[in-house]
Amino acid sequence: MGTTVRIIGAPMDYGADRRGVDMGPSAIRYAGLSDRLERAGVDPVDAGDLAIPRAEERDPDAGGPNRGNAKFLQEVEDICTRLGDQVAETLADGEFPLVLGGDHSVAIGSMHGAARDADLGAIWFDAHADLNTPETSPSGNVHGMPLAATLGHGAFAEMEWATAPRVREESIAYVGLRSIDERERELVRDSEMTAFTMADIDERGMTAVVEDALDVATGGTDGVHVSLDLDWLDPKAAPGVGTPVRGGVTYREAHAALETVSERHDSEEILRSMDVVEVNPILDEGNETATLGAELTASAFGNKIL
Ligand code: EXY
Ligand code: MN
Ligand code: MN
Ligand code: MN
Repeated sequence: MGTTVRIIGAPMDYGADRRGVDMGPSAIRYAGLSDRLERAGVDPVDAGDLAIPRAEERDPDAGGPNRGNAKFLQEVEDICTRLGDQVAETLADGEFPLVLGGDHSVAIGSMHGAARDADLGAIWFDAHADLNTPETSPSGNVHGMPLAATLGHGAFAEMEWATAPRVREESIAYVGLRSIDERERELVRDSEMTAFTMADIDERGMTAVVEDALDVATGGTDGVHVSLDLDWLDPKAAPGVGTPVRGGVTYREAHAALETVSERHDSEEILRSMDVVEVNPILDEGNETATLGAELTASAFGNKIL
């Protein structure tokens, strides 16, 4: 029996400054996600979108000042709790959860659900480290914090959504890192996480780097979460993101990366969950970034040329 991929839309933009990322799920669907997944040999079913109130109707400071510098933290927590339940339910039903963001804070929910009954490794395809906490964040935007939340750093230690110990530092690999705050740099250096920067990709090539990242994320875990932040790509290939960083991954390198994931999955069934985040249709050109998100997701499931 083939894999059923349950598409869960999380049109949330509380975690980012730039409005528009809440339209990501529609844009990725419109870019032919389901057809592309079918061609990749899996069966997509669309569970629709989580109901998420517009940011204008909510209080960014809800939860109180003791929660530090993290805008809409209460809202993000509520939604990620609901999302985590849906992801866990999807896995319990024997289906594969594919979460469409939304800003990157949705990954807190995806991982919260995917790690509920399993030790989870993660590959973080991103320009950024996403390791800030409400105490260290320069922006107050929760989309710069999802890994810190998952690991239970700082103020996140008291929150229900910390997924540690089922997601451990030594099972997390960054691929394509190139924009990091000073505090995050220290944390990554002192942690047991593995970081492959753009320089590693330049030097060794994408396929070799992703093979190593897969070894990290599969070692001692029950499965891998792939978090695909579209700002991982160079802004020339993916202009529709809120926090673009020059010097990113090319179109072809990105496909090679996800194809490498798919090959490992073919032989070892390593994939457990995935999210595709940070697509902002307002900033995009001709739905190019959303299309790339859909294409790369299909590549992760084995969209082979022959
Ligand atoms: N490190 C910066 C911050 O925390 O504000 C920028 C984070 C951007 C996060 C994007 C989604 O990956
Ligand atoms: Mn990110
Ligand atoms: Mn990013
Ligand atoms: Mn928990």
